[in-house]
Amino acid sequence: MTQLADAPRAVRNPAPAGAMAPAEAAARHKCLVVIPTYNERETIGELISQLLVVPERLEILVVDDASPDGTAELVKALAQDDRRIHLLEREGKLGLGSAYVAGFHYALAKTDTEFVFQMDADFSHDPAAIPEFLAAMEEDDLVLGSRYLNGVTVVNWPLKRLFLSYGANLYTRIITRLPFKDATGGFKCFRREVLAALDLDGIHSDGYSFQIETTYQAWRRGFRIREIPIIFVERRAGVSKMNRRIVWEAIFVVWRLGLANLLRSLPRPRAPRPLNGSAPLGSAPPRAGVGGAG
Ligand SMILES: Nc1nc2c(ncn2[C@@H]2O[C@H](COP(=O)(O)OP(=O)(O)O)[C@@H](O)[C@H]2O)c(=O)[nH]1
Ligand SMILES: [Mg+2]
Repeated sequence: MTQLADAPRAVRNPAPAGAMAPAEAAARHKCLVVIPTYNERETIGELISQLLVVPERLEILVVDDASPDGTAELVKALAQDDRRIHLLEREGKLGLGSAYVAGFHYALAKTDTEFVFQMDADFSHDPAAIPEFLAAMEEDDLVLGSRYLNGVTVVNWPLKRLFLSYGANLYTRIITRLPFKDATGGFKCFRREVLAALDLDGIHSDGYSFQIETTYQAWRRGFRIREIPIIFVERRAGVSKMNRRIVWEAIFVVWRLGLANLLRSLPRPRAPRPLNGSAPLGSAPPRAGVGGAG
C-alpha cells in the first residue's frame, strides 16, 4: 500500500507562508481529493495549486480520460514537482461514473487516506470549502456539499439548468426518500470506511445518478450523512459534459432505487459518532433494515 506523503518535499515545494508546523500537520487527517477530468486543461493547474495551499494533509488524484486538450500532460508535469499530485490515466472517455469508481478504488488500494473528497475540475466547487467539510466530518461519515440547503446557492447558471437540477433533486427526494436537498451534487467527502462498504462495481451510472447512487448506498447502510451549504459557481472555462442521456439515466435510476426501498424498511442512521471521531465503524452493531445491498 502506498502511504500518502507526509509532507511536500522540502526543496521542490517550499511551504507556503503560514503553513502548519510539523506537529500540527501530524495531527490532521489524511485527505485525498479525486478530480475526474475531461478537457479541463484551462482550470486544472490553478485548481491544484489552490488545493495544495489548503491547510490540510491533502493529496490530489486526477482521473483523466485521455483528454484531447492535454490535461494529463499538464498534470504529469505538475506531479513531477510535487509527490502529493497523482494521475490516473484512462484510455479514452469512459464516463464520469467509472472515473470516480477508478479513483475510489485507487484511494482504497493504493493509499491509506482517511477522507476521500470528490470535486469537479472547473472551479464550480471552491477548494476553500474543504476545511468546512472536514469540520463536519468530525461527527459524520459522508458530507454532501449542498446547493439547495440555504435557499439556492448557485451562481451564474442559466435558469433552465437550475430548474433541471432543482427539479431532479425534488424528484429524487420524493421517489427514493433520500432525506437530502441536493443528492446530485459532485462535491462530497467520504470516510474511507464508507467507500469500502459501498458496492462500487455495482454502480453503472455515469452522470448525476452516480452521485445519487453512492449517497443512496451509504444511506441504506446507515452511515451518518450531513449536508453543508456550498456556493456553486458556473464553470470558469471549458464546456459542460452534461447531456440528455445523463438526464434519462437519472430518471431511470431514481425509480430503480425507489422501488428497491419497497422491499425493505427505511434505514435508521447510526448513533452519533464520538467527538474524537475515532470509533471504528465496523464495531457498530447492525441494525434492522440497514445493510442491504444498496
Ligand atoms: N474522467 C472523466 N471526467 C469527466 C467525464 N465527464 C465529465 N468529467 C469531469 O467531471 C466533472 C464534472 O463535469 P462537468 O462537465 O463540469 O459537469 P457539469 O458541472 O454538470 O456541467 C468535470 O471535472 C469534468 O471534466 C468523463 O467521461 N471522464
Ligand atoms: Mg461543472
